[in-house]
Amino acid sequence: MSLKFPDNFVWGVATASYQIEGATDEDGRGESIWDRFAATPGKTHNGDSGAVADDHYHRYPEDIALMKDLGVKAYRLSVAWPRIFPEGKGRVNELGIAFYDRLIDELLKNDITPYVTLYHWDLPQILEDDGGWLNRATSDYFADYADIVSRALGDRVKHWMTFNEPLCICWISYGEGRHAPGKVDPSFRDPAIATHTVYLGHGKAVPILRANSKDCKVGIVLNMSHVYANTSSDEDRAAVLQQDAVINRWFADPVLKGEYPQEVLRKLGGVPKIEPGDMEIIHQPLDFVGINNYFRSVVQGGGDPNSVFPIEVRVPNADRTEMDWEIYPQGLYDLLMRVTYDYHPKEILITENGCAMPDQVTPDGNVHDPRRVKYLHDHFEAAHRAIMAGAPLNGYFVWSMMDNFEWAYGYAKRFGITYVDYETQKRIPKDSYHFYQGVIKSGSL
Ligand code: IFM
Repeated sequence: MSLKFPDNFVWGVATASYQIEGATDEDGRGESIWDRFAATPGKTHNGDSGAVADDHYHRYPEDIALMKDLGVKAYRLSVAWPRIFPEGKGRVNELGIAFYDRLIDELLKNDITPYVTLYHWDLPQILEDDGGWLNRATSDYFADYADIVSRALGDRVKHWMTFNEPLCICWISYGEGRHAPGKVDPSFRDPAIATHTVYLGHGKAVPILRANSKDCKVGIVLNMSHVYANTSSDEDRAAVLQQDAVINRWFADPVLKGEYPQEVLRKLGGVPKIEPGDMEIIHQPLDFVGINNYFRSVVQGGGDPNSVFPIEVRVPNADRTEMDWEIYPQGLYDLLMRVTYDYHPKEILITENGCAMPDQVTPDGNVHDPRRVKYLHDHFEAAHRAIMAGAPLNGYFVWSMMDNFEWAYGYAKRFGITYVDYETQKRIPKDSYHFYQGVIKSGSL
């Protein structure tokens, strides 16, 4: 039996500025933390950087033509802050704005609705030199940036997301150090401070976006993973709650409930510094919550009692992607239901889901990626079950429209439904692209 999705379901694809645009030195763009990080020996695979990436800055008409052929109704993109404010704040670079003007116009010309993320990790380096997300003032600079971008594009862009994946911005970048700016603090204290700045920025930006972009919808994008116990022992089940508090609730509760989880705050002892009125600023009404989901989390007890994190378990014999992420579609269903019941969002969008696979061009000139087709099929099926169980899920953006710069992994991991030959910049739609095209066309699985 075929599974029918709601008639107005928003099928889309997603990308992000630094991962596809290239042209990092063009038209007055300033340096971002990812330019600096990638130029630091040992930080990215092969020393790869986003300097050229998919050259989308110049090839966007071709890429949008491919989206049109795919049949997507929506495209989730991000704006590069250093293109708009090369010095992070103050002077606006009109050439940077002009690029996004052209991009948005081209999308609309092709009947594709733009969903715009303001921050997908490319902070101007000059702001990082001043403390980055550890500096409370960065929240004001973010609000100014949101103001300029939404004044320029808000007549045509009606779907805004403030931040992509605060967990990565705060924990992976200021805790684990695997992402720019590469700061390390396993205690979670600096990541917690960064969270508070990011969320103040979010809270200050939301009313600005609404004022500058009449009748727009505003949300935030959280990467969440449903958490499971390794065994039924009391210790492992307690570890589930501990892990959920730090990877999910720490990031979802402030923006959706107006509070940080007390058990995490207690362990952090005094950080972040929450000033009177901060939680009211942070807790803005949102039109939707964007969920990025790639894997589940499995944990066990017996970890360091001083750590905010329990012990993660690598499930043996599991099916895995090239990122070594376990494939577990049921985790998406469980997560969507949990978000529905715990947070009652008006609307949920899956703003990213997809997988890296070892894709190759075969002698027939095509890219056959049956494992990605199955991955997408099984995750669409899980999403459909959640819809039928009452989740207010209204859209699905596949990550990614095309292969791109996968951060510290450089170009070694391919997430696209379109293959990119980085030597020639030729695009080749993969089998998964054609599979997705069929799903969109029929509106069913
Ligand atoms: O490529 C990233 C994206 O930038 C953010 N979400 C996860 C993707 C895959 O790792």
